[in-house]
Amino acid sequence: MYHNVLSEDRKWTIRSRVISGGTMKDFVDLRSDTVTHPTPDMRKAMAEAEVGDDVFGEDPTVNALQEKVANLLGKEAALFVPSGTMANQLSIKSHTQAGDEVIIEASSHPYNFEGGAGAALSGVQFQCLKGVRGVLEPSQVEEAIRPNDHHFAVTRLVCLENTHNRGGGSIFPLEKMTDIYRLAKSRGLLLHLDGARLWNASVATGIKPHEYAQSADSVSVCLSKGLGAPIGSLVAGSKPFIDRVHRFRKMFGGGMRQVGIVAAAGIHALDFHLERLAEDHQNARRLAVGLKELKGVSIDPKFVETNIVIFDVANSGMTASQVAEAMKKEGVLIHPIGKTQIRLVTHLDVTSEDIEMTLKAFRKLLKAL
Ligand code: TLP
Repeated sequence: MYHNVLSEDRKWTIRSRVISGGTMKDFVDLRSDTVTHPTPDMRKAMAEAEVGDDVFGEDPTVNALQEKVANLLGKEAALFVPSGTMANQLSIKSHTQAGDEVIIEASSHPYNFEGGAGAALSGVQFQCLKGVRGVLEPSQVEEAIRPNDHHFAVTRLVCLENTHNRGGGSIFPLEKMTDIYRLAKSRGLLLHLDGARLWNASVATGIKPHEYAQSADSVSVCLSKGLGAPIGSLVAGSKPFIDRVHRFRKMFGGGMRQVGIVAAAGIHALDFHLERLAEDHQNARRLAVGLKELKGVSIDPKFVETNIVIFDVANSGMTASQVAEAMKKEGVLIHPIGKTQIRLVTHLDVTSEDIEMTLKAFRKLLKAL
């Protein structure tokens, strides 16, 4: 059960306060679901958290969170890490050795938005396959597996992303994931799932996180996106795998001390903010349907499956950056992700009134058809 976080928080602050024209202003912030503020109840849970030194494994709140997430994902163990990027990169590092090849979708997060870490920290090369809104076909993966020949890199790992960020929050269908996992197993490969927003996929489909996780050797999940915690991600997998991840977390400097104070926010988020993701999905759909009515906007609302809305403004005569600048003047922050592409993300701090206000601002700018 979730309580109505939004109406409680309204009395407090849920706006992003950023500098605009030299002064601090409040905005409806649709740039990402990473911008959420911890709620008063979450802050209380953090303040009251029992803590210990987690590098010694002695933080009871971290241990409780790890156990909770391992159970949710149906895995033997889970490890708390500072970020989704570290969760993915520790997984890649733990599954591979330098010179190995990782099959991954071309617009995926680990390949595009993690600072080249796969090459720098694990010495792997990526073979990128073009998916449809981030979703790969099992046959594509099969064709990409290198033959056992000394000329080639050793194909070791397949990485999938669910939901897929640049795919527009698209859901990787469970059957396809299962087919790819079966293929990976039959060819001796490992599979890592970037599940930063697996919670969104689960709430949208009713498929439990552990059902998705069954088709992966390792899963990374984030607490600091739709779930609204300020910090934190976890990697889940078998005990020997997590032991390896733990060693590399130390090596990468990701071991934290009395971090139960942060883990408590994650536990609170899982207890109270999971089911409400459905509201974010509804708000995203409303945005997509409203945007479709506007001149110069290209979007198909049927592809908006969760909390991410990606659309094109090529026919508006404006660039994405110009649209973003104009929307900022109207009190709305949005994220240009290409010359004419814009991404909007709904989250805990965005109400249905904010969506109507955003659409009104877009209408003013782009004029209805
Ligand atoms: N994504 C962020 C940006 O980095 C683009 C965002 O605003 O969406 N996997 C996926 C699928 C992600 O979307 C992200 C963050 C991460 C991993 C990395 O998480 P963090 O930011 O915690 O390192």
